[in-house]
Amino acid sequence: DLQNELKQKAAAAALEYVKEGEYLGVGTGSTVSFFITELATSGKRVKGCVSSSEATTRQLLAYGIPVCDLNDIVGTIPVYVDGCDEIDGNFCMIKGGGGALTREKILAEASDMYVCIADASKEVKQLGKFPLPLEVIPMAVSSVCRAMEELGGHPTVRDMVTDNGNNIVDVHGLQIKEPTRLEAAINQIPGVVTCGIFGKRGADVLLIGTPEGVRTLKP
Ligand code: DER
Repeated sequence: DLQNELKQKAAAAALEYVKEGEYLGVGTGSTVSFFITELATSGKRVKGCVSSSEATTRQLLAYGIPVCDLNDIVGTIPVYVDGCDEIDGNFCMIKGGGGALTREKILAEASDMYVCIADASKEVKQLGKFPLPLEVIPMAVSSVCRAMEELGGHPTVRDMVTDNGNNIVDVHGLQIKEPTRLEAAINQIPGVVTCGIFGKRGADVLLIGTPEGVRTLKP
């Protein structure tokens, strides 16, 4: 359908940022899945991919693309390609819709350039319409939910376990006026492993698939 076509356009445009013979960080989600297929069929050779989830690893290996561990890499990863659930005018994002936010945030932090690929529906004026995902240590789910209610949110517990064996709490109804401040505050709550606000470390390049082509935006 149209949204998938737009995701595919953005994914194909990300190929030009891939450096041959270098390491590449790869995120999670349907837009990234299109990117992996484009990478595989492009014949571009990377030194190795660092993956953000079991699902991404499976797709990379199925194409015969080498996968390596972040700990095997000395220094930073030149490029990280990933999607988002929402992105605002300052390139702050909400991520975690795919449940891989912890490893995505680790890879984003370890990368020099985060290339975000998305369709136009992800662009928002203010973050928060998409429920904010948090990765939470199982024993702390109730206490984190209470803390989020005190912040005015309406938390729900996702029926899944992450690749790290934790739970995901999705917080509905937050008015996120200052993403980086809220990210820091939520990071303080005991039991929160990762907050799905990517504010301190947002995207560096945004590729938006549109019916007319791909829009490239930089902060
Ligand atoms: O989980 C994430 O943060 C992913 O980037 C994901 O939510 C983006 O989803 P999509 O590419 O399937 O729209």
